[in-house]
Amino acid sequence: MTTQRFLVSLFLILMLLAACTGPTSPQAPAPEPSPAAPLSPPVAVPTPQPPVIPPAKSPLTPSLPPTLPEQPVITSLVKNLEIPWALDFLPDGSIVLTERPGRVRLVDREGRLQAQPIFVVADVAPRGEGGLLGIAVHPDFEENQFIYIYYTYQSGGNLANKVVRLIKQGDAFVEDQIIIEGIPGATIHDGGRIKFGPDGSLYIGAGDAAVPNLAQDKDALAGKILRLSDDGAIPPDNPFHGSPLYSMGHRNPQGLAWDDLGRLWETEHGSSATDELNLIEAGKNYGWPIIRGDETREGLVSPMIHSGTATWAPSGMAFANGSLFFAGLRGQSLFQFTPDDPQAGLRRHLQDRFGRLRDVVLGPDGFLYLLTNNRDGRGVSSADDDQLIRIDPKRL
Ligand SMILES: [Ca+2]
Repeated sequence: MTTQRFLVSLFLILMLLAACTGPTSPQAPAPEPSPAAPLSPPVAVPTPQPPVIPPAKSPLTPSLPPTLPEQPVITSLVKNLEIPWALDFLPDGSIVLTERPGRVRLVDREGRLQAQPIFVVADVAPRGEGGLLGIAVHPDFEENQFIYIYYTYQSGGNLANKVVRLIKQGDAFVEDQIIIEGIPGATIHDGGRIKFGPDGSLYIGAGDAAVPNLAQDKDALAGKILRLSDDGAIPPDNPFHGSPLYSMGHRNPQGLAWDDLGRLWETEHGSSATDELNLIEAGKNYGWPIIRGDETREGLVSPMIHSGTATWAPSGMAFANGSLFFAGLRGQSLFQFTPDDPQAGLRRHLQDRFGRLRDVVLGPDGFLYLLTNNRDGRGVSSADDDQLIRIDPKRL
């Protein structure tokens, strides 16, 4: 196309020159000059006078090279958060995150924390380990504008936990609907992770609320992974008919992630060590408080791996590039386990670099986004804490 245009204009120019220089033969096909030289655009040809003018785009070219600088392996994106607990991504690439005292915050696509919270939980009870914990963006957020939060509240004389659906209104969110309430709560073992699974159901990690036997009670919501529809209804294919229970026998589950085969993995705090990584199947019993560590018993599922005498204190978990990554609180590390290569064992990253880690989520850009948890009195906080950190899992 361009060559054709060039030839056409060249022909016209030659005709013009021929007309100026005098009479020549009507057919003036000058064959040689055409495709020879490494030419500049045809516009440059007809004007003989100022050949000095540089091409228009030249001053800009050095600042717009085709190679963008590579992102650093580790970046602290946001500082001075107050005990953040969970994060998720909106479809536009911005981040919503919870702070345990009861605020939902927004970090825009450029990594800037918006000064005003987008939602403040009025009835939150941030006591001990409780407070505003999990957050999950509805998979169809663009259509329905729903996000879900999990938090501890005061219920009569007791603490309890509930999941509430929020809906966007202007630049902020308002409460839309209670999805489930009355999940037993306490100052410890409140669980709190919520995530939408690949099946579109909402999965909820509920702790034993410091009453171990509740984890074995099919009528109690404590010590379970729960599964609900996005409106709080009980899915008809739940393993215990008419019950929100998906699996039982959990002590304090805080990490949920699905691998590329659609399998659900869970991290769980053990009692004085024996922290667990479990492969979760519908209707199974994971043993708390009957078995722990390497112990086995018929009808109970032992963990895929556990921490033995060490402590991970595992919380949020993500699946990326074939590996599970989970955040360690007391372990103060990001742990990596590859289900297809269990012989590689558990790898440890960022050890003691950022203190206690609470959550890790895979971003739409392939980076992992982590939250620190150093300002709740259990860790040593720096002037920057708490932080949202972005890391490249391929270059750890
Ligand atoms: Ca167990």
